Amino acid sequence: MPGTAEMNKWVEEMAAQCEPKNIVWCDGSEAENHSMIEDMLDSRELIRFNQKKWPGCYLHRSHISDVARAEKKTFICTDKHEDAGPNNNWMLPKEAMSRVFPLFKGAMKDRTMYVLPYIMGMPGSPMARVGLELTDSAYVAASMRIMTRMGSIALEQKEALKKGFVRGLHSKGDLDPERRFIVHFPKEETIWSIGSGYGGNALLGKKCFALRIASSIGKREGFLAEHMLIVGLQSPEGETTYIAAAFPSACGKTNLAMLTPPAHMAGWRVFTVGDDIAWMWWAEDGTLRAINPEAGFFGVVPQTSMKTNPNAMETIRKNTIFVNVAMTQDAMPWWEGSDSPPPAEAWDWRGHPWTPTSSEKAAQANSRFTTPARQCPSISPKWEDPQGVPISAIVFGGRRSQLAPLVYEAFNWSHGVYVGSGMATETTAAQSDYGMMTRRDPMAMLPFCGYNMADYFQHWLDMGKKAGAKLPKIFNVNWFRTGANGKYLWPGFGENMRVLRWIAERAQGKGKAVETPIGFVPAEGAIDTDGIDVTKETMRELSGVDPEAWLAETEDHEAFFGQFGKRLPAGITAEMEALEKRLGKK
Ligand code: OXD
Ligand code: MN
Repeated sequence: MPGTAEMNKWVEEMAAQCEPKNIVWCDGSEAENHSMIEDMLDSRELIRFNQKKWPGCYLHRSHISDVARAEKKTFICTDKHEDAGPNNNWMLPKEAMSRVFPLFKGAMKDRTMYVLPYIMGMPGSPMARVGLELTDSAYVAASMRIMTRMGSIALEQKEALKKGFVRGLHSKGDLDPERRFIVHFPKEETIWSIGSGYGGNALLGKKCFALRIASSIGKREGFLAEHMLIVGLQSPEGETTYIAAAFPSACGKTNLAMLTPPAHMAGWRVFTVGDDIAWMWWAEDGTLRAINPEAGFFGVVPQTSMKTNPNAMETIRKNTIFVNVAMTQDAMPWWEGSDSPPPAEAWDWRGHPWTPTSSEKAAQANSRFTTPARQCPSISPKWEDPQGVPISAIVFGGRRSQLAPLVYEAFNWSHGVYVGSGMATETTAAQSDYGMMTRRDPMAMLPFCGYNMADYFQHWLDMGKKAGAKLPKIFNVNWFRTGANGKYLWPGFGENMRVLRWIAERAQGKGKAVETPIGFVPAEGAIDTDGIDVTKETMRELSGVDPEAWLAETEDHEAFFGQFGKRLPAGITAEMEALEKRLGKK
């Protein structure tokens, strides 16, 4: 076997449990990928799209009960419940051993076990870490090859391998949701996933490793593993400011990561470094550096179009695996919100005949593209820099129809940590069984923090105390505030660049602002509104801070933080009390 002795031993042990018919170590080569794709076309695990129009693009259909991350079946396994925290489902490691591990017994009979060595991060980066995923899904193997640097290259990372490797065991099992488990062992840096073939549950480098396991390693080792996009904003003078931004799902993260500046801002450019995950650490020179540990984008397809995200559209034109989109009769992908009108006849995501009069959607609401980041026209020339990019601003955001201004800047790092910890977003009826509700999602990490979130807040506060650190400024944005008529006050999309520009200016000590109890909002005229239909009054409304409503918000914070009991850092309580005082609480 080509791996390290420790890898080979683990593969043997897992093979003894899973009993695969054969074991294939993947080298990541073009030839290997080609033959795997041919096999999947034969078995209908993949369907070929029109190769003239969509070269290298394929359709994969998942089981209809397996279309999203299974949060209820996702567990953190620690000896003590409080180490997983109230934010996670928890299981004792020995319970996982008796309840989950047996599900792998013989699970790969008649199947191939693919052994995938991969790197999260890029070769030669001080942050790079190696993972080894064992899977019985060829679709997972082909997707991991897009999403990570996969194959022999991972085995050549001598420095990274000194830190060991993250073990990931994946089997589709029988796809029964009752026997679906995604369990994480942060101490052992191990993941077991069974019963799902969906990306977020099965591509173990992504949410499981790069967020849940890495966040817990980050706590031990002093770095941050965050659910953040990274962009570089280049001014007409050629100066680039890097921003990392956390948003819960359905807030347009991929669109923001690939934003096209409006015509009005000629000379400005946005460079994409990452769209989902950032690992950040203090460099010797005191800057906060960030890498995107992934090599691809696993993005939501519906509503992606030349209007909402032309860079994504360009990116997914080739070498892309689509999951659960519709297929037209001439073998083209189609989805709701695409640039082409609905086809007269198509196959929907389940493979059933579909017409525009069908009551069901043609593409599944969470249908996805898996596409190489290097194909993105806006990809940053620095996206593979092993030393990452220097972050000048951290942005938090959510979907709030009321309350939160378009943008505000925290007073300092610890206030910014409080702002992030109080993040919330309104779900839409499409996302939640309960209809509209405000979901607290600190730093957009609620489903991804691999340990007690109270300790995570403390880790953030501690990161800000590093001697010599050049602390980035922290901001909060809200593109979704509505006026009395229920309509959005801000045009959004490319126009968000105007707000990013103010953020970049503030990060450089420029840009005019006014102090309010919640932080600094843009001074009148500080955000350029030339050429858009946003009046001075609207800008005032967008920057409005209602003390009563904010005091009600802090009560909500208090209720949410209450679940962490004594473990909640004093630094968070102090920030909340200071805010209440500024708001005039008696
Ligand atoms: C998510 C994703 O669920 O990126 O956040 O897929
Ligand atoms: Mn995500």
